[in-house]
Amino acid sequence: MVFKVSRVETKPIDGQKPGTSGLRKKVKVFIQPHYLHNFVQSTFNALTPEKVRGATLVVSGDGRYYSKDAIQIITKMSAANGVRRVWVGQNGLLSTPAVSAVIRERVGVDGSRASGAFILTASHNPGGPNEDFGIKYNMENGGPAPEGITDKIYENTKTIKEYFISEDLPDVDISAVGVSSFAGPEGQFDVEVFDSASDYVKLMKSIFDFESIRKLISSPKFTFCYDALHGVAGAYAKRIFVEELGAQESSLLNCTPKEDFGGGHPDPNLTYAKELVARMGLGKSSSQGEPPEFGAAADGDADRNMILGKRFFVTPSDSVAIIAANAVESIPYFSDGLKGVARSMPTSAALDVVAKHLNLKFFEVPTGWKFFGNLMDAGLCSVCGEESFGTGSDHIREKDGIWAVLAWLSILAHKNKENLGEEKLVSVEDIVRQHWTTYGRHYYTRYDYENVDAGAAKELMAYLVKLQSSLPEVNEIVKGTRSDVSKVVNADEFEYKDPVDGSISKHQGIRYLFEDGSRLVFRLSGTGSEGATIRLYIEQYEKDPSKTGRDSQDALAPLVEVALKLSKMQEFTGRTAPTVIT
Ligand code: VG1
Ligand code: CO
Repeated sequence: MVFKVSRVETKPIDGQKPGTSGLRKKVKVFIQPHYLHNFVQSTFNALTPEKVRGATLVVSGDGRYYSKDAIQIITKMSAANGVRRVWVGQNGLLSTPAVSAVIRERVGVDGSRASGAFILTASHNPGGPNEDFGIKYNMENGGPAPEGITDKIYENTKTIKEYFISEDLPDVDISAVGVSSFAGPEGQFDVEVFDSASDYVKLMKSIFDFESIRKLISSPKFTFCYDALHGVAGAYAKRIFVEELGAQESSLLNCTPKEDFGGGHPDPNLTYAKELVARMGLGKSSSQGEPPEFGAAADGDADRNMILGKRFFVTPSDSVAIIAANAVESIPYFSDGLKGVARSMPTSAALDVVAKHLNLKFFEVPTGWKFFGNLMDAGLCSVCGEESFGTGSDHIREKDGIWAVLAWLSILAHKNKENLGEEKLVSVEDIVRQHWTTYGRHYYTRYDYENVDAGAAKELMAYLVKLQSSLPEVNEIVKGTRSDVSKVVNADEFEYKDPVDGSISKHQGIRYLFEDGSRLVFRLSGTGSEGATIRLYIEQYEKDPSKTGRDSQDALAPLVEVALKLSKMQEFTGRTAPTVIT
């Protein structure tokens, strides 16, 4: 039987503008008639019919609620739009970094290669019938669609009149590996279901020295704990940490992917990764017994990571700097040297100092991984990171949570190479403190004000931009608040010109730069699904090695006071405290 293609009439639906990383909305919004369909057809139209016809596309995600339905819908729309093959990870599961790896590396059973992917995730946002769903499109290089494409998709959603779907194509069983073939009006259409982890595991083995990590993990003095927060990382953690590297099964927490992430918030930070934080001896409710030497967590789609030592938190901004500083000697993939390094604007300048020391090319880009891709494609950048628990390299075009953990395990393995028989291992904390002694320390914190009234958030941002026109006025407020804070020497809205394609991105965050290198950054989140989230990033550089050991919140208290006064935070938002502090 040949499946049919139906043309369905539709109307534009408001609010389908992709944010920092795709379109994220409540499930209730996504399941409305035509909602997902409109967005998918708008994406096909933006890619152009010529590119879609005959293509091989990956469709999978972090397994959150509604993914399974969405996969069947997108498969039927792909068939109707002339796509030749759809590739689906078993049970619809593929982490965001694994999707990137699959686009770049995987060869299908018939020798085909994929040219793009729909990734079904709202990342660190909660899942379930009352929570969030999300979708984004990744391109042929394995990276998120650039703004040129996402803008086109959005324009298309505002004018869409019709979409195409093959309703009579049967649902495909995505629980079993194998190929299903169907006859369509324009020829054959295949759905290939494949193992979610093998391609990714193979890639990791080509980057890291698994043997040396295995030795570290088997040392009786090394203890380890990994928390997938019920996200898709669990599917990879078992294969890599337990099967390949010999960790105990009991080192894994929450490693069975769940549609609702066990009712939790799959965001790997000190607030939401409660169980891990307690196990590592941090936070108020520390569990009994000696904490493990090393702990890590991932977000829902496994592109984020949090790195912890025993009773010790590594800030993501420090983490990328430390990985860059140690990459060449610890990770075989980088043994010929780094091409360059990059960070997002609000990320601390710890990486800048390493780049300067090692004489590496350095780039500062707007928030969101899509900006790193061009640099990597042009061979300008090897390692990059964001303050929001994102770290990665040019092995793929997404940030990579498990890669970051393997990078840290490689550094630990290298530092302890001669040491595994000794009384005490070089710890995560030792490595970080040593780094601060060499490079200085960037005290850093981020305050998030979640679900603030959108109008109030806009007014606050507009006020801060206006204030920037008069530095004397700014400094009057600064001095009037804290006499021990240095003066603001520059204030602007961050604007980025891509050095590769020349494209310009404006309004990427408001910066106040101080004479001593301190910074205050304000921006609005682009990943929320309702209201607005204001992010305030606070940073202060301390070069004197005798002063790098202070408590971070204490060291930053004066700057925090200045930031709240300067922005009139309470006046605009009514909030006396942030929702999350990292
Ligand atoms: C946040 C982070 C940003 C990250 C983005 C996507 O964006 O700040 O650094 O790239 O999430 O990460 P925003 O616009 O809310 O600040 V993920 O793991 O949610 O795909
Ligand atoms: Co994520």
